[in-house]
Amino acid sequence: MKQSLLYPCTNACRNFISLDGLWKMQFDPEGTGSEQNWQNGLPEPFSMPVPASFADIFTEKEKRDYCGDFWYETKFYLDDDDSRNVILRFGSITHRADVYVNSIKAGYHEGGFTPFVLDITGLVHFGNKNRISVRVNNELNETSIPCGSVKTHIDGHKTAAPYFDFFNYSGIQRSVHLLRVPKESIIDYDTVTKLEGNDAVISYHVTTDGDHEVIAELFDCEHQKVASSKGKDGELSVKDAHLWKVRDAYLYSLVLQIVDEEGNTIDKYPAKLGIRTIETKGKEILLNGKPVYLKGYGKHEDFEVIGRQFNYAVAARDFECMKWTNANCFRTSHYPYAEEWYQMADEEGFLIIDEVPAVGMMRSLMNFAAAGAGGKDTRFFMADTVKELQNNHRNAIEEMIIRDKNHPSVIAFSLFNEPETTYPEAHDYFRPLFDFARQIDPEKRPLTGALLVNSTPDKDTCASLCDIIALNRYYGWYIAGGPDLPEAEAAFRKEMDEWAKVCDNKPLIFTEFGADTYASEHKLPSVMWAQEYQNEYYEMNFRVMSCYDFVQGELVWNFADFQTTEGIMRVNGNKKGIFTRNRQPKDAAYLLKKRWSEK
Ligand code: BDP
Repeated sequence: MKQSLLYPCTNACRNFISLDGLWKMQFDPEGTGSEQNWQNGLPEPFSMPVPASFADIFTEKEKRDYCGDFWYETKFYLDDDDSRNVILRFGSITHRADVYVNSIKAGYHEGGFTPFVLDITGLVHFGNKNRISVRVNNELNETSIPCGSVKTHIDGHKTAAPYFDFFNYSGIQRSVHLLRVPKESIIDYDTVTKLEGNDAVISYHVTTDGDHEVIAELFDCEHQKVASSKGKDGELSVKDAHLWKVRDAYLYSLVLQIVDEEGNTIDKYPAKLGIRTIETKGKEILLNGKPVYLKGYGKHEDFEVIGRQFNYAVAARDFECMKWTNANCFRTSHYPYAEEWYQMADEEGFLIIDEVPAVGMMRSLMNFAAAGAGGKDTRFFMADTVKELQNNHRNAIEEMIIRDKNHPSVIAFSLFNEPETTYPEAHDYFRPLFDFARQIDPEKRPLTGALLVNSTPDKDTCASLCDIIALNRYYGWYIAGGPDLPEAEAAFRKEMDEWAKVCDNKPLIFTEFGADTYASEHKLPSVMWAQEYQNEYYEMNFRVMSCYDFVQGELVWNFADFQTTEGIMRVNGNKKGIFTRNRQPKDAAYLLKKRWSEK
């Protein structure tokens, strides 16, 4: 069967068991686990929760910062029903994994933020116990997405040297499912909505791995059938369609079935569907044909102890905090998040800019400071590694779009964060990736990418690829902070005047702007790092932005304080949060709440 990234579900045709729980784990610093056949059983394992980022569970520094190969192992019992295929699904393993089932290699996956599935029907013992072993590697290099390198220390141990500003959390960070799906099954589907007055026409396409007939049915919230159609391709016409709107979500249920000649159901997949359109026109972003201004945050999947693991309570708190500040949007900086985030955003009517993990595309261990604010470029896109990097980047885009394309919340895809874009090779690198994303997204959503400080209109080569121009800017922080705030404002206005010449027919949004702020610091008059300064910083930035009509959105950096690698630029992490790491508001949260209630 072909690979299917559909989210697991249970009904009369298909089901799953969760393999989440306490697994066994062992570090393999010498990289000799395979030679020693660790796939037959780990010699000296310890217990490790799955899913979780392993780092913050440990009390020893070498373990928290471990970089290299490491192994996981679990056992599960499988009943003797062999009428359906057995599919092993990992929500994500960071950054790459070799998977063995009962000692036999089942597959490999590169890329730490998207799911992958392996058909293990031929490898399992029905009516018996089975073992899954996984060799994981969390090293960064210049062909991996995200980019970085590895530092080997004087005593031989290795640590990650990311070219980006967040901790290199890794491991089996998302849920593991064992799916049972029919021999002939639904692999994927997509829909595209057209609005005609009060009505909607939804064209759909369903991929299966067989030849039987497909039926598509659409139900409203009261479980009333509002449309149906036969065929793998078809149209669903909805009279007086209830639209999915910002912070006012309405979700229909789309039920897809494969049926045999007698009308018996072979496979069934139920999904949520929001009827909405998204496009850019002139300087505006249009949702259902009406302009929408993006208000919200760049985020991270990041929390105490669990690292990047998804947790419903933390996510629910995040949505509550975002709603409390009257936000309507967030960017999944700097990688696709767990699928549950998108399901919750669909329900909440939140808009998502979905970002591929293309971050750290410049050769620097302090990209946010050394290369970023310094404005030097490192000729990153001229290296020999670029072909392989581009290939991994393309795969990451493909997996993100396949996985996320059916969420009404996803209004744009971001294909990069702060690469060097100041020379033609960068454009040559990105152009085919933008073409590819445009080709594979059935909805042809707007594409964007977050531009670094030195990607100014006179030097940048990639804004022309974007439907929405997106800027990360730190006037008043990395550039002219504290007493120099008036200079920052002048420089910011000067740059915006230049963008005004380019943006006569394109919307521009801010994907990052922010100031590190220590939650316990207050100072009158203000100093940098104190809460008073964070407010003054934002007031200045908003003053400038409101002068330019092509500015169509403001996503502040960051929703909450988050963990980074150690260094003199970071106080146990990045403190640009509007909320603390445990989700309590800093003063700036009240400023945003007021501003966004009026915008
Ligand atoms: C930008 C990066 C982001 C950093 C931020 C910062 O896109 O990942 O965390 O700056 O310095 O360069 O806070």
